Amino acid sequence: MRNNRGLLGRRSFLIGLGAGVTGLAVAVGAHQLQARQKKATSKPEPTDTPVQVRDNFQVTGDAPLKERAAAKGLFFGAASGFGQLSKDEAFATEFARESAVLVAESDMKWKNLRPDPETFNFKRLDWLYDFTQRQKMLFRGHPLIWHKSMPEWFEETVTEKNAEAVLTEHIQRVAGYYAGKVHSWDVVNEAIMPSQGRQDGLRKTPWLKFLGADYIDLAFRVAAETDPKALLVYNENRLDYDTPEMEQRRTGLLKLLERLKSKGTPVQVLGVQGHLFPGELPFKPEVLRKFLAEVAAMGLKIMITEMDATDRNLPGDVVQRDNMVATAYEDYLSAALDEPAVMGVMTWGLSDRYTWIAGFRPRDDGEPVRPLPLDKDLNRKRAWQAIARAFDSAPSRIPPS
Ligand code: 9MR
Repeated sequence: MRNNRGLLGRRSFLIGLGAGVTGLAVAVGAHQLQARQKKATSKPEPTDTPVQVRDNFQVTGDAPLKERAAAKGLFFGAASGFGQLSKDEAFATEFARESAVLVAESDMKWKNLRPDPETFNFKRLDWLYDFTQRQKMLFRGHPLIWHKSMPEWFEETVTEKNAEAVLTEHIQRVAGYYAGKVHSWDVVNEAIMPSQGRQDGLRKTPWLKFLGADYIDLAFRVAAETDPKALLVYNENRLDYDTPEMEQRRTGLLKLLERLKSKGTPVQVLGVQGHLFPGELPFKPEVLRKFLAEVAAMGLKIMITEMDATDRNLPGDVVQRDNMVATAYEDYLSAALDEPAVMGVMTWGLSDRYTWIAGFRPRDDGEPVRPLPLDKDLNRKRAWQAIARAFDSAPSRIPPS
């Protein structure tokens, strides 16, 4: 543990329920927290790991996240979309101030891009791409092949007979349209689901049904031929915590990556989504470190692609909640950025003003969710400070000159 990141120099405390003040030490396991809050709708796995929640996330200076990351040879970026950036100038300004990379959160999904089998509607994406050029940012494509956000016509028209042609055409049209202009593509997204019981751990999707396990190889090969300049990413979720389910997912994913590498499939990067669940799931830095090291040992680079922190099981008190969210960000990134193969970090949204969590994982008490680095008024939160501190104390990737 590096000294400047150790617990000694900070005030730290265990989760203090009902305490609006800092510095109060009350040991509460995450499961007790859940029990007290009686979350009937969500069923988090219980954990006895006490969480060391910190209340001091002091940072030096006010440089934006992208500069702090760049100072270490890393990058910081975030996901957003046409609807947000084109209509909300204040948000767009903050977005460009903090982020060096823009990921299309939804506009590149089949459902939004392809209203019918013949039409590719690049208008919104073109706007986003132009935004990145005006703001001197990088543009990142997400996702080429996924089982979700598919248009209705897909089910009606795609069959075993034409699936290969449809997959190939999609990648050629989309990656071809932006070839040479994109930092990286999420070529295949969320293709594993070992709990479904297949030997190879793959998720049962139409692509798998029609094309077999090799649909993943095919997608990467077509992407590599179509846009040889971009980094090709396999992006996956639920890899982060010390639970049996996630251990099974990490094992399944390593198996898949080994298979892809052994066949010469041109996958270059693993995207670890990093959706965090403070107060719900047990985080063990050594588990994440070991997993990332195993991925790196295969010769793959790593990006943290979709960070945010679900706060549905955290106290209503905003200071306590923000401390817990910030602690989760810093604990996670401190471990992840120690792995030299990690190239950069992206959050899934930048401000609590726009976050999928508000719709998908709302709080039972109806309070607005606070999962991201900026609050809904675009002010920097403790989560922002946590990310800033993680970059500031990350080992540099810049070779000494
Ligand atoms: O944040 C995205 C939300 O706006 C979309 O409606 C949803 C369905 O397409 O997808 C969300 O983003 C997901 C991402 O594409 C893949 N990993 C999980 C993300 C959160 O669900």
